[in-house]
Amino acid sequence: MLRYLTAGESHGECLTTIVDGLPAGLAIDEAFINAQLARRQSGYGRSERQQIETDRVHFTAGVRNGETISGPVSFTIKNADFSISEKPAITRPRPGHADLAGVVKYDRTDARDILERSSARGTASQVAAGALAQLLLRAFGIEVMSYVVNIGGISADVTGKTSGEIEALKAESRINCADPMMEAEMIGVIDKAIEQNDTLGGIFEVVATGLPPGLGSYAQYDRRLDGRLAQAVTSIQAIKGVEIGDGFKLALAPGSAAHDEILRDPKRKGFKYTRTTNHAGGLEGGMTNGMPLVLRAAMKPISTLRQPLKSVDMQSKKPAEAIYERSDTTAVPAACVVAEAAVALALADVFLEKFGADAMGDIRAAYAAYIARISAL
Ligand code: EPS
Repeated sequence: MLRYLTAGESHGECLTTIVDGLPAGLAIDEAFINAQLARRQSGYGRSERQQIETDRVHFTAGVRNGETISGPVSFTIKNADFSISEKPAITRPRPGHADLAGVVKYDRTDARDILERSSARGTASQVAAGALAQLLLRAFGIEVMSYVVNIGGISADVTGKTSGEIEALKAESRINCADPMMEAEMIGVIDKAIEQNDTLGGIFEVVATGLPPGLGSYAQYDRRLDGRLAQAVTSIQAIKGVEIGDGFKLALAPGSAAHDEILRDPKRKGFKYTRTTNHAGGLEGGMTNGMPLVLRAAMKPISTLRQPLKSVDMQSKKPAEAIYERSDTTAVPAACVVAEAAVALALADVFLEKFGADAMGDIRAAYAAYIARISAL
């Protein structure tokens, strides 16, 4: 239903995005989209590149008088650091980056041709596309949020905190973290990594609330929402692992402790069936089950290191140090925001599959009819 294509290089003129499949009549809140772009640029431990850029979306099609009108939506985001043709050639690939496999695959001698497109700069497009999906979901009371739970081995604890409390704590945070005490320690390890010319990875969580049960399907492998979410999140640069709900911990627990027992609460508004636990992270059989969706992802440390790792100069074929120009020390707080967008796009896709995708009014009617039916169960 909902798909998007992006084009653009890290130091090219601009990033270009086409989002196809949004219903007509969706109100476009440009301030929200730009705020999401600013969140992606923020976070302690990022490089000077983020001081050069002020990402803003510029709509070029599909939007009129502040709402979608039926055609594909397209937009650009300008690169202030537009310097692609002046950049020197790169022949010493970085371990952990796309450089080596990219020059081999595409028959290039300059790894610049690879890194310009493989760079996480492209995630700006994804965040703006995801913000459009978030606007659609919000119209139906579905919110997608994210927060950091680990940087460089230091863990935060958000157990027992409501999503409102998490949002309030995050608003004060420099690293998208909802545990002020552990945030101070995380900033400490980031400072140490800066001093030691190193980089850090981490873990973050994405949570979606307000989801009706029955989004996604078990009927075909490519309609299963867990698979679609895993694809969406693992395709983000530097993400090496995803788990849904208790994920890997579930493999170690007996069945009696691993599943979420079903109860019916007649006083509940809407769908009356609920659970006391959420080990499944809101997904069963490839579908939402009415509980919040909880997903966790692991990000490896940024692979551009100020103290370069060993590599080979592909021109001389001799051992050499990998290229270093500029790099984030950590981008885990930013990756959170990108994953939020990726999850929102996957959720908006299954939402439109279930309730129709042409016009907001028709979708509202279909959604209301579904909620009325399942509320009586
Ligand atoms: C990024 C822009 C890039 C990098 C970083 C993320 O800018 P530049 O290459 O000019 O320094 O800071 O890219 C990567 C992490 C990567 O792996 O390529 C951004 O806007 O997020």
